[in-house]
Amino acid sequence: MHSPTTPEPVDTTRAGDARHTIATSSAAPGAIAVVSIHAQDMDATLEALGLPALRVGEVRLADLLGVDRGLAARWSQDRVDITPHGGRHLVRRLSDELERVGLRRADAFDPVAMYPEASSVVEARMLDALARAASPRAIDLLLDQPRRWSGVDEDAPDDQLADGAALGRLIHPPLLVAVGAPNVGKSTLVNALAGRSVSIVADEPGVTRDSVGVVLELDGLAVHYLDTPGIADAGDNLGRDAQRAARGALAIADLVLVCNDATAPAPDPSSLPLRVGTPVLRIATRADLGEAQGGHDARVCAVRGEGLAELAAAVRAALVPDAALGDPRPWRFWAPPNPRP
Ligand SMILES: Nc1nc2c(ncn2[C@@H]2O[C@H](COP(=O)(O)OP(=O)(O)OP(=O)(O)O)[C@@H](O)[C@H]2O)c(=O)[nH]1
Ligand SMILES: [Mg+2]
Repeated sequence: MHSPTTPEPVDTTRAGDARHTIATSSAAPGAIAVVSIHAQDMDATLEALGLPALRVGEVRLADLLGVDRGLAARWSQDRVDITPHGGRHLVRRLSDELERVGLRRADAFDPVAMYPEASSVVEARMLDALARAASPRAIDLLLDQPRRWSGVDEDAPDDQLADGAALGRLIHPPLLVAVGAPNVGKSTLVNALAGRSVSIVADEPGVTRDSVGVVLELDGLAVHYLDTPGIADAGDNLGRDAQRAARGALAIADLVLVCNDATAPAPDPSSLPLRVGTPVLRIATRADLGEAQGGHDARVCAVRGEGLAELAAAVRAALVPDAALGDPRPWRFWAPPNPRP
């Protein structure tokens, strides 16, 4: 246990409507929980919480209000996720501490009071989910839910419903982490997928020094995408904090892209610190530089924009399979997202 800090209550006139939500399920806690902080004036809020100043896209290891240590990732101007260990008591302590310093917990919500125009509870929940859903692919599915639930018991067992763990990713963006040796084109790839320069690129190894996070839409699915510093085989001179942060992100990733040059044999992900069952796609980069060795799951040439649509489709299918999207049964879309075991 490290020394607790006691941040002063946040000045809400500066921090605006600062609040927090617990993004992982408390019914089935995993090893890591995700707590989201929402604030108009995020810089002031981070300072008041004793968290490091984060630019949009920045990820750091941080002391979490003296309660724990974990990652802090700024996904947008007004949202930062922090990832304490997932024990129920610890998450409760962190949530209480956030309340104490003025960030009310905002996920207790009565959909019927919020949407009095709705003609049923499911429809009220649907309107709320539509307002929060991150992915375009969620829209038609959500609009169809009141029809699908009519005559179905709300407490129907999971095996009679569509795959909520997969479909829930349409509402709460999953975490995708891209790793690989230095200088294979990882940052060029994220820039090509984003259609803009989010990560620095240069023709020398070790260019990316800290993980860079960005929200991307891939084949209609919004994801949190993390471009990490290259992992060298030997003599890795990366900062220890940058390495720890990248490893921390790998341990909670929903999908990992392991990248290497198309001319090399497909990489072996078995030595990566992933939790059991994490899906991996092996990506062949810089496919224009020579004959492919084969064995990869997807090939891209980011500088020419080749293979990007196929990669996006493969990512979407790995996270939200066609079978889940095409399942005609109801989806318990109001359930909290799956814990990260
Ligand atoms: N020919 C070719 N060059 C590429 C391609 N993608 C990236 N490159 C070049 O490869 C070099 C390294 O690219 P980066 O994107 O910085 O590689 P990285 O994997 O992020 O490197 P680190 O951050 O050091 O780990 C740069 O000179 C890029 O222009 C590609 O598809 N084809
Ligand atoms: Mg890079």
